[in-house]
Amino acid sequence: MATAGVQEVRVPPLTSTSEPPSLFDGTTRLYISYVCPFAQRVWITRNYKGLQDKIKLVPIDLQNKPAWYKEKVYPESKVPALEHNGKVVGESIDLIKYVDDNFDGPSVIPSDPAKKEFGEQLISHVDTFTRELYTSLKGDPIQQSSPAFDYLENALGKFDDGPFFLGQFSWVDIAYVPFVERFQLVFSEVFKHDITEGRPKLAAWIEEVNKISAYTQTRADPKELVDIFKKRFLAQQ
Ligand SMILES: N[C@@H](CCC(=O)N[C@@H](CS)C(=O)NCC(=O)O)C(=O)O
Repeated sequence: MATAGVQEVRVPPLTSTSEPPSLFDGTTRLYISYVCPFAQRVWITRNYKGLQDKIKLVPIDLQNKPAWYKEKVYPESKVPALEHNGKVVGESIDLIKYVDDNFDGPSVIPSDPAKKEFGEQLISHVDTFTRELYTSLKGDPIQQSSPAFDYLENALGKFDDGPFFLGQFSWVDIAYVPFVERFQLVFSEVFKHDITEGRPKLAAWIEEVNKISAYTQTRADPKELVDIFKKRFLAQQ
């Protein structure tokens, strides 16, 4: 069995000229893009549960997508999508749960009622969090993003039995980390601002999450991420 510590070789993404895999042949496939934060959530979940041999990664080139992806795999034509048991399931947060419920490995959703409830609260906030950050890029980024990062700092104070949002590593960390990865980088590189300044819990969380190889294996090339942000969200920089 593959373990979380083994570095997986990244195969090249499939493009418009690539043949489809032999779909619905019983293989479980996770369709991702190496730079998509939503897909990254499910990729981390798969790694954390040690499912590298059970769920095959299929990277797609979103800039040059194969037509068969929309036609035969996922009509929404987005990543992530999971091909499993003759059907295709999408939506990253639903997929974290789906993979947790339907596969072996350590659970990413704690059963303790207080942690379960707080976890659901944080998960229901994640789209607001990301919207606030992307919106901040159009104004005064440092000032306008501050409440979003303060929310994390505050939330990290709730449980003291570990450095993660619910104490132990969970789906909450998985849902937030791809976006913190991107915004920490962009704020540092583009705006010369450290998002952990005055936020010691966030600093400790970032340090700890970077010790989890299920996550570090999914990190995108920083230069590629900054380029994507410059092109798509920071046209004026
Ligand atoms: N709400 C979806 C969002 C997924 C999403 O927007 N994925 C983007 C890439 S990051 C995508 O596939 N976009 C279609 C495209 O680029 O063609 C989720 O959480 O899974």
